[in-house]
Amino acid sequence: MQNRVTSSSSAISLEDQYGAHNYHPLPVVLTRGEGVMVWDVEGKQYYDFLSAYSALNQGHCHPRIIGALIEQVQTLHPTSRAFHNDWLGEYERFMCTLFGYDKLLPMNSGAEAVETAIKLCRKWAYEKKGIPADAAQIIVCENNFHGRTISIVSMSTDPDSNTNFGPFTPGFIKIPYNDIEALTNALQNKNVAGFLVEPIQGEAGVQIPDDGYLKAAYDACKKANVLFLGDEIQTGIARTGKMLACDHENVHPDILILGKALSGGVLPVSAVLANDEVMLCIKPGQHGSTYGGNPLACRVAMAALSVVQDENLADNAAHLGHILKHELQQLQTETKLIGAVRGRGLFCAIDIVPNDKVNAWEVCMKLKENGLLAKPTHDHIIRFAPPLVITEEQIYDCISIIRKTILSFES
Ligand code: IF1
Repeated sequence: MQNRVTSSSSAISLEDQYGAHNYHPLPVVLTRGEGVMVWDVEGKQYYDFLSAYSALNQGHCHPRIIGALIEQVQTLHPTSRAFHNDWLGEYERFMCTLFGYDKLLPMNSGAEAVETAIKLCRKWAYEKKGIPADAAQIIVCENNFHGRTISIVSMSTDPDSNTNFGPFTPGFIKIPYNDIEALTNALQNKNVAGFLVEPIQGEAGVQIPDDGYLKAAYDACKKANVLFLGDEIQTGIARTGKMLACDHENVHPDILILGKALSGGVLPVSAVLANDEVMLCIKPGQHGSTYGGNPLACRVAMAALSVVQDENLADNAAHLGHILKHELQQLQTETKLIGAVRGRGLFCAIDIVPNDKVNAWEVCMKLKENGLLAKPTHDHIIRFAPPLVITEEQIYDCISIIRKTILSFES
């Protein structure tokens, strides 16, 4: 193997020369992670306040998850679904029991799971609801983020996500988020098959809908015989203080979409759950993937979810998220820089007020200098989403870093 990188700058220049430029990362090169901490190539330690976009709810290198991975990877690798393996059925039972569904369809990336949910919804629409062939419509919300495939960016309203990637997949109706009247109106269309929604819009900047929105949306869909598709890829797995963000309103999606922290960030694992009336519309040979349901994914996912349950990560997220939000709201009263604070559980964000002195990127660069890693979204929003294993002592340490950083721009 050619010589390993020995400095952050050399690692960055290697990426710049040989890698696609499809990201603009913060200039930090990580080499190790443990719990809520990460270290760069020069040995500097940081709090991870992004958690790989909520894939690492259980923290970096959790021993139980890594233990399951190592044990399985030395035993049996992906077999493909041409044959059975001795973990898939147990994993499917574990998940269906935990989340309350008849069946699970295993996939790998979040986008694959969203695409699977769209295919399931359409198939149900034609074969059970009786919508005319190729006429099914799925309602989505403006400012959504569901992944980066062509069909998914076909429903996006973000120019960065879809400019010059056309022609787009038809069959999506876009309505404003958090607007029941707009949804009710769109549901008048008899060809609507489903409503795909993030319980909290993550990429849009942790946009939390009004209390009751999800329940009212679910009820409106039921009344119109339309499936409610919950994209919990980022909000799920205890991130918002309950196992699912939909649990805050006791909404049980007809199709539940999971990913990211389903595997604790160890390898790509995603899942679609639904009851038989929907799930059995897909017959053998009509959908799948090479790695979907492989024994490594099954073992890792069961370990990752067992950690969430055994370590009460949802309660921890609720408790520490309350502290984080309260302290950010207090900080907001001490500075003109913070325009808004939003959060549910350990899924928080602040808006940096546009000004001629400092922007969100520069705030994140200063946070990095002070030992905390966070990333802006949509230029002026900074998301704060640490691993849910963070302690109260650590959250107060992070709050002091955020406070020191923000107030350093006051002078
Ligand atoms: C990137 C964003 C977050 C998601 C929801 C599906 C997916 C995602 C609600 C697709 C993925 C990731 C993708 C990653 C950065 C990150 C992200 F900024 F892109 F939007 F978290 F907010 N549904 N989100 O959040 O899952 O296929 O990636 O496994 O593409 O830059 P995936």
